[in-house]
Amino acid sequence: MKIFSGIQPSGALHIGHYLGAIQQWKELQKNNDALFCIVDMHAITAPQEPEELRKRIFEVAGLFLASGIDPQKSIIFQQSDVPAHAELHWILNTIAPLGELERMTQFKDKASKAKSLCAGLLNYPTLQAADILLYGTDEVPVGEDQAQHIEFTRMIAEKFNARFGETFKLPKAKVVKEGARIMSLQDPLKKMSKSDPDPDSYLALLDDGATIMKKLKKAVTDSGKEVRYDKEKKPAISNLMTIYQAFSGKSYKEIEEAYKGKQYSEFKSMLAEILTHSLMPIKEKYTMLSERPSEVKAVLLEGKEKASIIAEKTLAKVYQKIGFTL
Ligand code: AQP
Repeated sequence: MKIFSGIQPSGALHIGHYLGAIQQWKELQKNNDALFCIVDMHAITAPQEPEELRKRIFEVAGLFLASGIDPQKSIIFQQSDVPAHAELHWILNTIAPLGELERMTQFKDKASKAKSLCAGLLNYPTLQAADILLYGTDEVPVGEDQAQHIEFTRMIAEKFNARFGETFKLPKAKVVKEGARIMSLQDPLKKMSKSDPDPDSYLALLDDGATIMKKLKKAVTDSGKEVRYDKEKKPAISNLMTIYQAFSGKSYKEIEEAYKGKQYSEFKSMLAEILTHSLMPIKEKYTMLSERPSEVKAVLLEGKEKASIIAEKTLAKVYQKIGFTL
């Protein structure tokens, strides 16, 4: 099967990215043709400082490698390195219904918070459709929040195919069951997000033990003091239990048993320990790679070459179908 997925270099990668995306990428790369992309063109739909963006692109690539994405098995590349993404995006923009774009939850959410809006934010799902369709993708492993964009991609592909003849494969979203939506530590009704201005709201993959402990201590909890999984009545503790369960392998029942009669603070301290221990190998590998930046750059260069071959083939087919090729 062909797999495509990506992450924006728009802030520090956090445990939501690990549980909602990277963890399943590691499994999927074993038996599939997988492409994992650093979607820098998506990232600039929100203002980015050039130097900070450069640093983040490197960091995301390094974290992909440090978390176990293997360049021998997967193609790892930077979106702006393959111009076919921008070219197909333009073509898809000419068939994407404006009303559908305006209805996208992520657009409405980001638009309600942004001081000023750029057209790129509205067109974000069309660029995402181009990313996915260029590679004949069967499945897109994503967190729950992205499922709507994959539906949009299918709709665009169907529209194109209906008008110009069978061209694009229709992709499907592959959403993990647990960890598909990790919530903010400061507001359990909001998704954990790397562009959240409050760094206490997320646990970054590169946070050290003391920072993890500090953030968890500050994490909001629900009324009462029972460690019990109940998403409706106890959204904050349930979110922390999801993280606990994902990194410890323990079931919710086992966690509830272990903390019966105990305080939230004991649960949080153990969670901090589990996280520090689980993230340590990623941090160590990342530190090693950041001392050898040429290795990371070589992976991206190889990825660019491999991805370009596939993308350009698809784009040539599209140009032929729509009448650009003489
Ligand atoms: N909180 C989350 N829980 C589970 N999965 C998540 N993902 C992101 N946040 C969570 C998944 O990670 C992949 C890449 O996301 P992205 O960087 O392209 O953009 P995003 O979803 O918009 O992530 P952020 O952190 O909220 O970024 P900003 O703040 O820059 O917009 C996707 O598969 C996503 O589902």
